[in-house]
Amino acid sequence: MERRDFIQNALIGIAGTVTATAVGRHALASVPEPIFQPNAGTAPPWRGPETTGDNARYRPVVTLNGWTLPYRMNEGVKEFHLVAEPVVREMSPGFKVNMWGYNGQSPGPTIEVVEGDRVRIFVTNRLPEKTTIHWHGQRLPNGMDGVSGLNQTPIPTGKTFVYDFVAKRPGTFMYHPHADEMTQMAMGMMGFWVTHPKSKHPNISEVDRDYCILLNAFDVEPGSKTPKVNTMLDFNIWSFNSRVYPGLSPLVAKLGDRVRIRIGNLTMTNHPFHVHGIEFEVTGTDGGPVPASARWPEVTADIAVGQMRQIEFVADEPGDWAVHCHKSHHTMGAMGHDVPTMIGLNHLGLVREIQKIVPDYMVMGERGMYDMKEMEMELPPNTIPMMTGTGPYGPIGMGGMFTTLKVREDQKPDDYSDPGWYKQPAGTQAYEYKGKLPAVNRNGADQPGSGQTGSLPAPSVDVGNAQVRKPSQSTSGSHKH
Ligand SMILES: [Cu+2]
Repeated sequence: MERRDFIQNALIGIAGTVTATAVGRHALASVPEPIFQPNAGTAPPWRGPETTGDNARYRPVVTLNGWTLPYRMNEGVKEFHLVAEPVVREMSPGFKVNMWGYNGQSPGPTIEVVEGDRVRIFVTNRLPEKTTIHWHGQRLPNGMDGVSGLNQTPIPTGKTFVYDFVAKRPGTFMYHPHADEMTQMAMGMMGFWVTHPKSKHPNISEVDRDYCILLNAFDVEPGSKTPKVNTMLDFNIWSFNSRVYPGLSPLVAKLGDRVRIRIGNLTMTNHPFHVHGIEFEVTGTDGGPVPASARWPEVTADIAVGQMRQIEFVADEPGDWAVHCHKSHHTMGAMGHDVPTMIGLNHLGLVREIQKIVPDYMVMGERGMYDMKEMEMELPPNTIPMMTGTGPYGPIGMGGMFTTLKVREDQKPDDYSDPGWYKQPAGTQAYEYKGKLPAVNRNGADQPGSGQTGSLPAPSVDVGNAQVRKPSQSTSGSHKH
Protein backbone atom coordinates (compact mmCIF):
# COMPACT_ATOMS: atom_id res chain seq x y z
CA MET A 1 0.00 0.00 0.00
CA GLU A 2 1.34 3.43 -0.90
CA ARG A 3 1.74 5.94 1.85
CA ARG A 4 -0.86 8.24 0.22
CA ASP A 5 -3.48 5.39 0.17
CA PHE A 6 -2.64 4.49 3.75
CA ILE A 7 -3.27 8.06 4.85
CA GLN A 8 -6.44 8.15 2.74
CA ASN A 9 -7.71 4.94 4.33
CA ALA A 10 -6.67 6.15 7.72
CA LEU A 11 -8.62 9.34 7.20
CA ILE A 12 -11.69 7.37 6.14
CA GLY A 13 -11.19 5.27 9.18
CA ILE A 14 -10.97 8.33 11.36
CA ALA A 15 -14.03 9.83 9.69
CA GLY A 16 -15.88 6.58 10.30
CA THR A 17 -14.74 6.60 13.89
CA VAL A 18 -15.85 10.17 14.33
CA THR A 19 -19.33 9.30 13.12
CA ALA A 20 -19.51 6.26 15.35
CA THR A 21 -18.19 8.23 18.29
CA ALA A 22 -20.71 10.97 17.68
CA VAL A 23 -23.51 8.41 17.88
CA GLY A 24 -21.85 6.79 20.85
CA ARG A 25 -21.45 10.07 22.64
CA HIS A 26 -25.07 10.90 22.04
CA ALA A 27 -26.11 7.60 23.62
CA LEU A 28 -23.58 7.98 26.39
CA ALA A 29 -24.91 11.43 27.15
CA SER A 30 -27.80 9.71 28.88
CA VAL A 31 -25.52 7.99 31.39
CA PRO A 32 -23.61 10.08 33.92
CA GLU A 33 -19.84 9.61 33.89
CA PRO A 34 -19.12 7.16 36.75
CA ILE A 35 -17.02 8.57 39.57
CA PHE A 36 -14.58 6.40 41.48
CA GLN A 37 -12.99 6.80 44.89
CA PRO A 38 -9.31 5.81 44.95
CA ASN A 39 -8.76 5.64 48.72
CA ALA A 40 -10.43 4.71 52.01
CA GLY A 41 -10.13 8.09 53.70
CA THR A 42 -13.08 10.04 55.11
CA ALA A 43 -14.17 12.42 52.39
CA PRO A 44 -15.37 15.88 53.49
CA PRO A 45 -19.14 16.40 53.19
CA TRP A 46 -20.14 16.67 49.53
CA ARG A 47 -21.14 20.27 48.98
CA GLY A 48 -23.66 19.87 46.18
CA PRO A 49 -25.55 22.86 44.81
CA GLU A 50 -28.36 22.34 47.34
CA THR A 51 -26.10 22.56 50.38
CA THR A 52 -24.86 26.14 50.15
CA GLY A 53 -26.33 29.61 50.18
CA ASP A 54 -29.49 30.96 51.80
CA ASN A 55 -31.70 28.40 50.08
CA ALA A 56 -29.63 25.40 51.15
CA ARG A 57 -31.93 22.37 51.47
CA TYR A 58 -29.83 20.21 53.76
CA ARG A 59 -26.59 19.84 55.71
CA PRO A 60 -24.60 17.04 54.09
CA VAL A 61 -23.63 13.88 55.95
CA VAL A 62 -20.14 12.52 56.50
CA THR A 63 -19.60 8.81 55.86
CA LEU A 64 -16.82 7.57 58.11
CA ASN A 65 -14.00 6.40 55.81
CA GLY A 66 -16.40 6.83 52.94
CA TRP A 67 -17.81 9.40 50.56
CA THR A 68 -21.00 10.74 48.95
CA LEU A 69 -21.67 10.09 45.26
CA PRO A 70 -22.16 13.34 43.32
CA TYR A 71 -25.22 13.41 41.06
CA ARG A 72 -26.07 15.06 37.77
CA MET A 73 -29.33 16.97 37.26
CA ASN A 74 -31.13 15.89 34.10
CA GLU A 75 -34.44 17.68 33.51
CA GLY A 76 -35.28 17.70 37.20
CA VAL A 77 -34.06 14.16 37.90
CA LYS A 78 -31.03 13.46 40.09
CA GLU A 79 -28.95 10.92 38.18
CA PHE A 80 -26.33 8.69 39.77
CA HIS A 81 -24.10 6.01 38.27
CA LEU A 82 -23.13 3.06 40.45
CA VAL A 83 -20.60 0.55 39.14
CA ALA A 84 -20.65 -2.85 40.86
CA GLU A 85 -17.10 -4.21 40.64
CA PRO A 86 -14.23 -6.01 42.37
CA VAL A 87 -12.29 -3.60 44.59
CA VAL A 88 -9.35 -3.74 46.97
CA ARG A 89 -10.30 -2.22 50.32
CA GLU A 90 -7.55 -1.24 52.70
CA MET A 91 -9.34 -2.19 55.94
CA SER A 92 -6.55 -0.77 58.06
CA PRO A 93 -3.15 0.58 57.04
CA GLY A 94 -1.30 -2.32 55.41
CA PHE A 95 -4.24 -4.74 55.54
CA LYS A 96 -5.80 -5.04 52.09
CA VAL A 97 -8.73 -7.27 51.27
CA ASN A 98 -10.15 -8.27 47.91
CA MET A 99 -13.80 -7.30 48.01
CA TRP A 100 -16.69 -6.53 45.76
CA GLY A 101 -18.09 -3.04 46.05
CA TYR A 102 -19.17 -0.01 44.10
CA ASN A 103 -17.18 2.74 42.38
CA GLY A 104 -13.81 1.71 43.73
CA GLN A 105 -14.61 0.99 47.39
CA SER A 106 -16.62 -1.09 49.84
CA PRO A 107 -19.03 0.06 51.05
CA GLY A 108 -20.23 1.91 48.00
CA PRO A 109 -20.70 5.67 48.04
CA THR A 110 -23.47 7.21 50.12
CA ILE A 111 -26.41 8.47 48.10
CA GLU A 112 -27.81 11.67 49.57
CA VAL A 113 -31.06 13.23 48.33
CA VAL A 114 -34.03 15.25 49.54
CA GLU A 115 -37.56 14.01 50.24
CA GLY A 116 -39.61 14.20 47.05
CA ASP A 117 -36.61 14.08 44.71
CA ARG A 118 -36.97 11.93 41.63
CA VAL A 119 -33.86 9.77 41.49
CA ARG A 120 -32.46 7.74 38.59
CA ILE A 121 -29.64 5.33 39.34
CA PHE A 122 -27.72 3.66 36.53
CA VAL A 123 -26.17 0.41 37.78
CA THR A 124 -23.40 -1.10 35.68
CA ASN A 125 -22.40 -4.67 36.54
CA ARG A 126 -18.66 -5.33 36.26
CA LEU A 127 -18.80 -8.35 38.55
CA PRO A 128 -18.21 -11.88 37.25
CA GLU A 129 -21.82 -12.77 38.12
CA LYS A 130 -25.32 -11.29 37.98
CA THR A 131 -26.41 -8.74 40.54
CA THR A 132 -29.22 -6.36 41.50
CA ILE A 133 -29.63 -3.51 43.97
CA HIS A 134 -32.31 -3.50 46.62
CA TRP A 135 -33.05 -0.07 48.13
CA HIS A 136 -33.54 -1.23 51.72
CA GLY A 137 -36.39 0.57 53.47
CA GLN A 138 -37.59 2.78 50.63
CA ARG A 139 -41.14 3.32 49.41
CA LEU A 140 -40.95 2.66 45.70
CA PRO A 141 -42.73 0.95 42.81
CA ASN A 142 -42.57 -2.83 43.18
CA GLY A 143 -40.49 -3.24 40.03
CA MET A 144 -37.74 -1.03 41.50
CA ASP A 145 -37.27 -3.08 44.68
CA GLY A 146 -34.40 -5.11 43.28
CA VAL A 147 -35.15 -8.68 44.35
CA SER A 148 -33.83 -10.85 41.52
CA GLY A 149 -36.42 -13.19 40.13
CA LEU A 150 -39.23 -11.50 42.06
CA ASN A 151 -39.10 -7.89 40.89
CA GLN A 152 -36.70 -8.04 37.94
CA THR A 153 -34.31 -10.20 35.98
CA PRO A 154 -30.82 -9.79 37.48
CA ILE A 155 -28.31 -7.48 35.79
CA PRO A 156 -25.96 -9.66 33.69
CA THR A 157 -22.22 -9.05 33.71
CA GLY A 158 -21.38 -6.09 31.49
CA LYS A 159 -24.93 -4.67 31.41
CA THR A 160 -26.38 -1.49 32.86
CA PHE A 161 -29.86 -1.32 34.41
CA VAL A 162 -31.75 1.79 35.48
CA TYR A 163 -33.64 2.26 38.76
CA ASP A 164 -35.97 5.25 38.73
CA PHE A 165 -38.18 6.29 41.66
CA VAL A 166 -39.12 9.15 43.97
CA ALA A 167 -37.43 9.33 47.39
CA LYS A 168 -40.77 9.45 49.16
CA ARG A 169 -39.91 9.58 52.81
CA PRO A 170 -37.02 11.14 54.75
CA GLY A 171 -34.72 8.90 56.71
CA THR A 172 -31.77 6.55 56.82
CA PHE A 173 -31.63 3.72 54.29
CA MET A 174 -29.18 1.21 52.87
CA TYR A 175 -28.64 -0.47 49.54
CA HIS A 176 -27.33 -3.96 48.82
CA PRO A 177 -27.72 -6.74 46.26
CA HIS A 178 -30.67 -9.13 46.31
CA ALA A 179 -28.97 -11.63 44.01
CA ASP A 180 -26.61 -14.26 45.44
CA GLU A 181 -26.77 -12.00 48.48
CA MET A 182 -24.86 -14.27 50.84
CA THR A 183 -21.82 -14.14 48.56
CA GLN A 184 -22.18 -10.55 47.48
CA MET A 185 -22.72 -9.10 50.94
CA ALA A 186 -19.95 -11.28 52.42
CA MET A 187 -17.74 -9.65 49.77
CA GLY A 188 -18.67 -6.13 50.88
CA MET A 189 -21.47 -5.02 48.55
CA MET A 190 -23.52 -2.42 50.39
CA GLY A 191 -23.96 1.29 50.78
CA PHE A 192 -25.78 4.03 52.65
CA TRP A 193 -28.68 6.19 51.51
CA VAL A 194 -29.83 9.34 53.29
CA THR A 195 -33.02 11.21 52.38
CA HIS A 196 -33.18 14.62 54.04
CA PRO A 197 -36.59 16.16 54.87
CA LYS A 198 -37.77 18.73 52.31
CA SER A 199 -38.75 21.22 55.03
CA LYS A 200 -38.55 21.55 58.80
CA HIS A 201 -39.84 18.30 60.25
CA PRO A 202 -41.24 18.13 63.80
CA ASN A 203 -39.35 14.91 64.58
CA ILE A 204 -36.14 15.50 62.63
CA SER A 205 -33.59 17.77 64.28
CA GLU A 206 -31.14 19.97 62.47
CA VAL A 207 -27.72 18.80 63.58
CA ASP A 208 -24.19 20.16 63.38
CA ARG A 209 -22.57 16.82 62.49
CA ASP A 210 -24.27 13.93 60.75
CA TYR A 211 -22.28 10.69 60.47
CA CYS A 212 -22.99 7.44 58.60
CA ILE A 213 -21.66 4.06 59.73
CA LEU A 214 -22.50 0.70 58.16
CA LEU A 215 -21.73 -2.28 60.37
CA ASN A 216 -20.25 -5.07 58.29
CA ALA A 217 -18.28 -8.27 58.81
CA PHE A 218 -15.87 -10.44 56.88
CA ASP A 219 -14.23 -13.81 57.28
CA VAL A 220 -10.64 -13.41 56.17
CA GLU A 221 -8.33 -16.23 57.15
CA PRO A 222 -5.16 -14.77 58.71
CA GLY A 223 -2.59 -14.39 55.95
CA SER A 224 -5.11 -14.48 53.10
CA LYS A 225 -6.64 -11.61 51.15
CA THR A 226 -10.10 -12.73 50.08
CA PRO A 227 -13.12 -13.19 52.36
CA LYS A 228 -14.67 -16.63 52.64
CA VAL A 229 -18.20 -16.39 51.24
CA ASN A 230 -19.75 -19.52 52.76
CA THR A 231 -19.39 -18.29 56.35
CA MET A 232 -22.71 -18.08 58.12
CA LEU A 233 -21.90 -16.80 61.60
CA ASP A 234 -18.19 -17.23 62.34
CA PHE A 235 -16.92 -13.97 60.88
CA ASN A 236 -13.57 -12.79 62.22
CA ILE A 237 -13.31 -9.19 60.96
CA TRP A 238 -15.88 -6.83 62.47
CA SER A 239 -15.88 -3.45 60.81
CA PHE A 240 -17.43 -0.01 60.48
CA ASN A 241 -17.71 0.82 56.78
CA SER A 242 -15.31 -2.02 55.87
CA ARG A 243 -12.60 -0.48 58.07
CA VAL A 244 -11.20 -1.60 61.42
CA TYR A 245 -9.51 0.40 64.13
CA PRO A 246 -6.98 2.01 63.97
CA GLY A 247 -7.96 2.43 60.32
CA LEU A 248 -11.10 4.34 61.29
CA SER A 249 -11.34 8.13 61.41
CA PRO A 250 -12.55 9.67 64.67
CA LEU A 251 -16.02 11.15 64.94
CA VAL A 252 -15.14 14.78 65.67
CA ALA A 253 -17.39 17.43 67.19
CA LYS A 254 -17.12 20.95 68.52
CA LEU A 255 -18.11 21.25 72.16
CA GLY A 256 -21.88 21.79 72.22
CA ASP A 257 -22.53 20.41 68.72
CA ARG A 258 -25.65 18.35 68.19
CA VAL A 259 -24.41 15.13 66.61
CA ARG A 260 -26.33 12.46 64.72
CA ILE A 261 -24.90 9.04 63.95
CA ARG A 262 -26.80 6.91 61.44
CA ILE A 263 -26.01 3.23 61.84
CA GLY A 264 -27.06 0.37 59.59
CA ASN A 265 -26.37 -3.30 60.31
CA LEU A 266 -25.64 -5.56 57.34
CA THR A 267 -23.87 -8.26 59.33
CA MET A 268 -25.46 -11.53 60.42
CA THR A 269 -25.61 -10.68 64.14
CA ASN A 270 -26.72 -7.82 66.39
CA HIS A 271 -24.37 -5.11 67.63
CA PRO A 272 -24.85 -3.16 70.87
CA PHE A 273 -23.52 0.21 69.71
CA HIS A 274 -22.03 1.96 72.74
CA VAL A 275 -20.89 5.57 73.13
CA HIS A 276 -18.88 6.73 76.13
CA GLY A 277 -19.15 10.10 77.85
CA ILE A 278 -22.68 11.19 76.84
CA GLU A 279 -26.25 9.91 76.71
CA PHE A 280 -28.04 9.70 73.39
CA GLU A 281 -31.55 9.11 72.13
CA VAL A 282 -32.65 6.95 69.25
CA THR A 283 -34.30 9.56 67.04
CA GLY A 284 -35.02 7.39 64.04
CA THR A 285 -35.42 3.78 62.99
CA ASP A 286 -35.88 1.94 59.73
CA GLY A 287 -39.47 3.10 59.69
CA GLY A 288 -38.76 6.80 60.09
CA PRO A 289 -38.30 9.49 62.73
CA VAL A 290 -39.23 8.69 66.34
CA PRO A 291 -41.58 11.24 67.96
CA ALA A 292 -39.90 13.08 70.86
CA SER A 293 -42.45 11.63 73.32
CA ALA A 294 -41.35 8.08 72.44
CA ARG A 295 -37.61 8.54 72.97
CA TRP A 296 -35.60 7.58 76.04
CA PRO A 297 -31.98 8.11 77.06
CA GLU A 298 -29.44 5.39 76.31
CA VAL A 299 -25.71 4.84 76.23
CA THR A 300 -26.01 1.62 74.20
CA ALA A 301 -28.40 0.87 71.35
CA ASP A 302 -28.66 -2.69 70.14
CA ILE A 303 -28.86 -2.77 66.38
CA ALA A 304 -30.35 -5.97 65.05
CA VAL A 305 -29.60 -7.62 61.73
CA GLY A 306 -30.87 -5.55 58.85
CA GLN A 307 -31.81 -2.61 61.08
CA MET A 308 -31.00 1.06 60.89
CA ARG A 309 -30.87 3.41 63.86
CA GLN A 310 -30.26 7.14 64.15
CA ILE A 311 -28.83 8.25 67.47
CA GLU A 312 -28.45 11.88 68.56
CA PHE A 313 -26.74 13.69 71.40
CA VAL A 314 -25.19 16.98 72.39
CA ALA A 315 -21.41 16.69 72.53
CA ASP A 316 -21.07 18.61 75.79
CA GLU A 317 -18.17 16.74 77.40
CA PRO A 318 -14.72 17.44 75.97
CA GLY A 319 -12.37 14.51 75.52
CA ASP A 320 -11.62 11.40 73.53
CA TRP A 321 -14.50 9.03 74.11
CA ALA A 322 -14.59 5.43 72.98
CA VAL A 323 -17.32 4.45 70.49
CA HIS A 324 -17.59 0.73 69.96
CA CYS A 325 -19.66 -2.40 69.65
CA HIS A 326 -20.09 -3.83 73.14
CA LYS A 327 -19.56 -7.43 72.05
CA SER A 328 -15.94 -7.61 73.15
CA HIS A 329 -14.86 -9.99 70.39
CA HIS A 330 -16.14 -7.44 67.87
CA THR A 331 -13.43 -5.02 68.97
CA MET A 332 -10.74 -7.51 68.09
CA GLY A 333 -8.99 -8.27 64.84
CA ALA A 334 -8.54 -11.52 62.97
CA MET A 335 -8.80 -14.44 65.35
CA GLY A 336 -8.50 -18.07 64.69
CA HIS A 337 -11.30 -20.08 66.26
CA ASP A 338 -10.91 -22.83 68.87
CA VAL A 339 -8.42 -20.87 70.95
CA PRO A 340 -7.73 -22.37 74.39
CA THR A 341 -7.58 -20.13 77.44
CA MET A 342 -3.97 -19.75 78.55
CA ILE A 343 -4.34 -17.29 81.41
CA GLY A 344 -1.95 -18.21 84.22
CA LEU A 345 0.32 -20.38 82.04
CA ASN A 346 3.91 -19.24 81.62
CA HIS A 347 4.92 -19.90 78.04
CA LEU A 348 8.38 -18.37 77.91
CA GLY A 349 10.77 -20.83 76.32
CA LEU A 350 8.01 -23.28 75.58
CA VAL A 351 6.75 -21.14 72.69
CA ARG A 352 10.04 -21.23 70.85
CA GLU A 353 10.15 -25.00 71.19
CA ILE A 354 6.59 -25.40 69.89
CA GLN A 355 7.23 -23.00 67.02
CA LYS A 356 9.97 -25.30 65.75
CA ILE A 357 7.23 -27.82 65.05
CA VAL A 358 4.22 -25.51 64.54
CA PRO A 359 5.56 -22.24 63.05
CA ASP A 360 2.18 -20.47 63.35
CA TYR A 361 1.86 -21.21 67.07
CA MET A 362 0.88 -18.08 68.98
CA VAL A 363 0.51 -17.49 72.70
CA MET A 364 -2.99 -16.39 73.50
CA GLY A 365 -2.08 -14.25 76.43
CA GLU A 366 -0.88 -15.95 79.57
CA ARG A 367 -1.81 -12.78 81.49
CA GLY A 368 -4.99 -12.22 79.52
CA MET A 369 -4.80 -11.14 75.89
CA TYR A 370 -3.55 -7.64 76.62
CA ASP A 371 -0.06 -9.16 76.32
CA MET A 372 -0.67 -9.68 72.64
CA LYS A 373 -0.49 -5.96 72.02
CA GLU A 374 2.77 -5.51 73.85
CA MET A 375 4.51 -8.49 72.34
CA GLU A 376 6.33 -8.42 69.05
CA MET A 377 4.36 -11.15 67.38
CA GLU A 378 5.24 -12.85 64.15
CA LEU A 379 2.00 -12.69 62.15
CA PRO A 380 1.26 -14.09 58.71
CA PRO A 381 1.55 -11.39 56.03
CA ASN A 382 -1.52 -9.18 55.47
CA THR A 383 -2.93 -9.87 58.94
CA ILE A 384 -3.94 -7.25 61.43
CA PRO A 385 -2.94 -7.94 65.01
CA MET A 386 -5.90 -9.11 67.10
CA MET A 387 -6.08 -5.86 68.98
CA THR A 388 -4.57 -2.73 67.58
CA GLY A 389 -4.35 0.98 67.99
CA THR A 390 -2.07 2.94 70.26
CA GLY A 391 -3.28 5.90 72.29
CA PRO A 392 -1.35 8.56 74.20
CA TYR A 393 -0.96 6.16 77.13
CA GLY A 394 -0.03 2.99 75.28
CA PRO A 395 -1.91 0.24 73.49
CA ILE A 396 -5.68 0.76 73.40
CA GLY A 397 -6.23 -2.95 73.27
CA MET A 398 -9.17 -2.73 70.88
CA GLY A 399 -9.57 -2.90 67.13
CA GLY A 400 -12.44 -3.92 64.89
CA MET A 401 -15.68 -2.06 65.58
CA PHE A 402 -14.01 0.70 67.57
CA THR A 403 -13.33 4.37 67.04
CA THR A 404 -13.35 7.56 69.07
CA LEU A 405 -15.63 10.54 69.55
CA LYS A 406 -13.33 13.55 69.84
CA VAL A 407 -15.05 16.56 71.38
CA ARG A 408 -13.06 19.79 71.37
CA GLU A 409 -13.84 23.35 72.36
CA ASP A 410 -11.84 24.75 69.47
CA GLN A 411 -12.93 22.40 66.66
CA LYS A 412 -14.08 24.63 63.79
CA PRO A 413 -17.55 24.12 62.33
CA ASP A 414 -17.26 21.87 59.29
CA ASP A 415 -13.74 20.83 60.28
CA TYR A 416 -13.60 17.03 60.30
CA SER A 417 -9.83 16.72 60.71
CA ASP A 418 -8.41 14.71 63.60
CA PRO A 419 -7.57 17.13 66.45
CA GLY A 420 -5.02 14.69 67.94
CA TRP A 421 -5.20 13.22 71.43
CA TYR A 422 -7.06 14.96 74.24
CA LYS A 423 -4.96 16.36 77.08
CA GLN A 424 -6.85 15.84 80.31
CA PRO A 425 -6.74 18.86 82.62
CA ALA A 426 -4.55 18.35 85.69
CA GLY A 427 -6.32 16.48 88.44
CA THR A 428 -8.96 14.91 86.18
CA GLN A 429 -7.26 11.62 85.33
CA ALA A 430 -7.10 8.30 87.14
CA TYR A 431 -3.82 8.05 89.03
CA GLU A 432 -1.81 5.44 90.86
CA TYR A 433 -2.37 4.98 94.58
CA LYS A 434 1.03 4.80 96.24
CA GLY A 435 0.07 4.21 99.88
CA LYS A 436 0.04 0.94 101.77
CA LEU A 437 -2.66 -1.60 101.05
CA PRO A 438 -4.60 -3.21 103.88
CA ALA A 439 -3.85 -6.85 104.65
CA VAL A 440 -6.55 -9.17 103.37
CA ASN A 441 -7.69 -11.92 105.71
CA ARG A 442 -10.03 -14.15 103.75
CA ASN A 443 -10.66 -16.51 106.69
CA GLY A 444 -14.25 -16.03 107.62
CA ALA A 445 -14.81 -13.36 105.00
CA ASP A 446 -17.36 -15.57 103.28
CA GLN A 447 -19.36 -16.13 106.46
CA PRO A 448 -22.48 -14.02 106.43
CA GLY A 449 -22.49 -11.38 109.13
CA SER A 450 -18.92 -12.10 110.21
CA GLY A 451 -18.06 -8.47 109.72
CA GLN A 452 -14.54 -9.44 108.71
CA THR A 453 -14.33 -7.06 105.75
CA GLY A 454 -15.50 -4.14 107.80
CA SER A 455 -13.04 -4.91 110.57
CA LEU A 456 -9.99 -4.77 108.30
CA PRO A 457 -7.59 -2.03 109.26
CA ALA A 458 -8.11 1.17 107.36
CA PRO A 459 -5.43 1.71 104.68
CA SER A 460 -2.62 3.89 105.97
CA VAL A 461 -1.35 6.26 103.33
CA ASP A 462 2.41 6.40 103.01
CA VAL A 463 3.26 7.94 99.68
CA GLY A 464 6.95 8.10 100.51
CA ASN A 465 7.32 4.32 100.64
CA ALA A 466 5.42 3.27 97.55
CA GLN A 467 5.24 -0.45 97.12
CA VAL A 468 4.90 -1.37 93.48
CA ARG A 469 4.62 -5.05 92.80
CA LYS A 470 6.42 -6.22 89.68
CA PRO A 471 4.19 -8.13 87.25
CA SER A 472 6.49 -11.16 87.45
CA GLN A 473 5.84 -11.53 91.17
CA SER A 474 3.15 -13.86 92.31
CA THR A 475 -0.28 -12.33 92.44
CA SER A 476 -1.59 -14.98 94.80
CA GLY A 477 -0.99 -15.23 98.50
CA SER A 478 -1.32 -11.54 99.20
CA HIS A 479 -1.90 -12.47 102.86
CA LYS A 480 1.83 -13.14 103.20
CA HIS A 481 2.95 -9.50 103.36
CU1 LIG B 1 -20.70 -6.08 67.29
